[in-house]
Amino acid sequence: MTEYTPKPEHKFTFGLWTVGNIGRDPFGGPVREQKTPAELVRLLGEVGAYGVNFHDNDLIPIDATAAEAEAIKKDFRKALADTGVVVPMATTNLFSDPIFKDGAFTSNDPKVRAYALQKTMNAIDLGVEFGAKTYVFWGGREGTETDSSKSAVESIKRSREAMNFLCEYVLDKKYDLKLALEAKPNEPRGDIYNSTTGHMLAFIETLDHPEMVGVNPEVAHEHMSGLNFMHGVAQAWEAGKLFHIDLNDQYPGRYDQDLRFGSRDIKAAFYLVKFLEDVKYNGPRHFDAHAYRTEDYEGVKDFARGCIRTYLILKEKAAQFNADKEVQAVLAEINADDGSMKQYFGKYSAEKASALKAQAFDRAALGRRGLRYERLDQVTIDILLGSR
Ligand code: GLT
Ligand code: MN
Ligand code: MN
Repeated sequence: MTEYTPKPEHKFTFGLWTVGNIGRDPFGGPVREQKTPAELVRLLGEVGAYGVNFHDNDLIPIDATAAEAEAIKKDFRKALADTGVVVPMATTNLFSDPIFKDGAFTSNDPKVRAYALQKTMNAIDLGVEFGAKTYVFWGGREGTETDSSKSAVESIKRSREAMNFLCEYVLDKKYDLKLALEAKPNEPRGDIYNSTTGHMLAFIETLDHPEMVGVNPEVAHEHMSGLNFMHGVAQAWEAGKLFHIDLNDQYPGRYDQDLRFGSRDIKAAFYLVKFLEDVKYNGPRHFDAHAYRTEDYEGVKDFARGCIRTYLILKEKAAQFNADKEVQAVLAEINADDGSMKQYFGKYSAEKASALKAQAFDRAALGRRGLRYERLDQVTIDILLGSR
């Protein structure tokens, strides 16, 4: 029986805000006491996590004095050294403070936009100080409730200007840092700009330094819109833009649930893990989720261990799927190729086009062919349910 023990090479990470979530929701206050960043690092060490990520204000409260900031950093650094937990990613909180109620980089107020840039530069410095190699941008407040309030075109232009400025800042400081944009369709705003990973991929190509910027897709955020998450991840991967990933789970059409990874849609989680493992994605596997509000800190550890365990089980299932003789046979049959069409593919030429136009096809026979996907899917289900 496999142990499902996390190893450093799996790169399982958690944000301070995930295991540090105190269970506040719109209808009720905290149910768990606040732990310090250092305490949370120790908790992560206990469950076998490789890394910890943070927003500037998860680590240093927004109004902390310089002396308080130094004391917190010292404790945090010690906890990292004691546990061996590393900091692969950092990000900025551009959504909690009232100043950001109408957005940060897309605010109509130039003072708010300038403050957002200042706060982000400081937060980048803080992340780099702790070794972060990826910097995430989640524009939770970059949107509207009423489109009478802001220009959607101007907002995209403002977002571009901010990203261009911050790329130059990273270059100017000679930081070894990649930027990763995280999309979400709504919540906390009624609607958020650049609402899916696909929107982000298109936006990135319009930047001055597209090579520095990729995406950080999150399961829940794409599932909220009813999208196939793995397809978005695959598109990002194929474009060389999968810089980071946020793993959790989510029922479509609901508020952002941030459920334990794989706890809702096992099949979608399976295809995702299989994809990441098949292509040998070697970035962090960041669990951006939190424990149910019913839990104490023992339950938070159950939650964190559960995310890791489910990933490793699914990784094992993916290897089983790939090695399955019947799966291989069906896939070979589906992908059979006698080479006769090769002449028509690839680069266009006028000769190819006229030869292809003259080619006869047995359309009825091709349309009659059964593809055995029912069987293939049932084998997948059997593997997932452990009966194979
Ligand atoms: C927030 C959000 C996440 C983002 C985090 C990074 S913060 O919890 O719901 O999806 O990844 O800003
Ligand atoms: Mn996220
Ligand atoms: Mn989320």
